[in-house]
Amino acid sequence: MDIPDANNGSFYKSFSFAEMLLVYFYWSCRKLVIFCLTIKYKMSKVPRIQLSPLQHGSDGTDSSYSISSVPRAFNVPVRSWIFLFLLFCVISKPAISQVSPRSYTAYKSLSEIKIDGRADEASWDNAPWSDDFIDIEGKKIPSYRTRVKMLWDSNNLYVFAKMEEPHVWATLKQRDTVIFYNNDFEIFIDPDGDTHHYMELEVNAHNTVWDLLLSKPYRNGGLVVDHWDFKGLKTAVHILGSLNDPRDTDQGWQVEIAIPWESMKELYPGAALPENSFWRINFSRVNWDYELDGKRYSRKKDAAGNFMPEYNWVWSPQGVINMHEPEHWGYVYFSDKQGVDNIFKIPDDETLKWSLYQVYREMLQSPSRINDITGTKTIGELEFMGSKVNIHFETHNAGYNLYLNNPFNGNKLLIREDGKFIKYEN
Ligand SMILES: [Ca+2]
Ligand SMILES: [Ca+2]
Ligand SMILES: [Ca+2]
Repeated sequence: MDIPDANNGSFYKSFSFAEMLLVYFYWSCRKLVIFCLTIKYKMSKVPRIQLSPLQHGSDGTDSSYSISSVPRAFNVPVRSWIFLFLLFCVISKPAISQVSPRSYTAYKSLSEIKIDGRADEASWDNAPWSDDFIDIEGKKIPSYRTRVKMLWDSNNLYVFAKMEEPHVWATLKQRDTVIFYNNDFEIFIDPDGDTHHYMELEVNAHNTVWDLLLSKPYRNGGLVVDHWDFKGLKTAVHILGSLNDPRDTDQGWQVEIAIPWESMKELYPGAALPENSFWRINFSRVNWDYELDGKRYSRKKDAAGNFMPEYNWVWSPQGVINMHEPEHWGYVYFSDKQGVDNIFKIPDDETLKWSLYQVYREMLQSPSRINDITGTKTIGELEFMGSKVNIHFETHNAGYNLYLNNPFNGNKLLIREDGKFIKYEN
């Protein structure tokens, strides 16, 4: 097929009136999408990022990237079916903007919590349910409902999870094995929110636990310490139905957990209770399609004998199928009040931090784009609450830093090359 030359005067003659009408319709829709997204940014306070070109390809082409969710302009294609396809893409494309992580206010427990898998205590009655879990990418509603509650006192962080499940089953009984090969409930905790040195807990319906410590996320080459334990941990499971019995249909299962603050103190600078402050926490539930071998449940396999992929249902959506991007985890605020409305508001520093991590993840995916940068360079800017915020990239002997300054409080927010977040208070 001959491709019309856009510089040739016959180019436009190759389109029918209907095709030109489609072009007009496309551009009209595009303007509408851009308008709506702009309004959304202004309303949501989520910064809008524009990055400068970092370098140019050897052929002179611009190899910069953009994180803006506004669809990019493109050259007019040559046939109307392409226009139709692009029109479909523009209309159906979801916004890539950073979604605000979820938050929860945990109140102090009024009474002793007995770890038995049941939320019979009056304190649990007064604790609000979290939002329902959502599929890990934040798009789909899970097949079965999951919710959690949290409480705290001077000794422990308490978590209660309720999971709908028509077939409660579990096989693993050895501590510190890979519990997510069964259906499980998981907790991820990063006390200081630097994305390094965080804890993970998994428990199945046998009440078998895998607790571990990670030095960094896997994307940064983190080490996994399975032999680390939550010292003094208490967990209990209550089955709403029967365990490992395929003859009936179950309602689900519940997990009640007490994690001693003492077991986490080395991971929290100052080692004080997080009273009236927040930690970064997320919850996940791994669920598998099952098959039966006689009476025995197991993960379902496809025709080729491979395990079917699992479902990952989470509290705060990750945006990707990866729990190990701690910057997406939720905010749990530990209030010293009881039974009052949620007064916690996510600080502006955190909002700016999301955008900085968005840029950081892009850099990890395209490392060649920053290879030639030396010294310090301003690589882009944010539009945040009516102010421009420059994003800086600086190199040093041991790698690079990415940083910005909050124009409202002067704090410097920095991500090291290995992903660790550091805040320098003004
Ligand atoms: Ca209980
Ligand atoms: Ca940490
Ligand atoms: Ca362990």
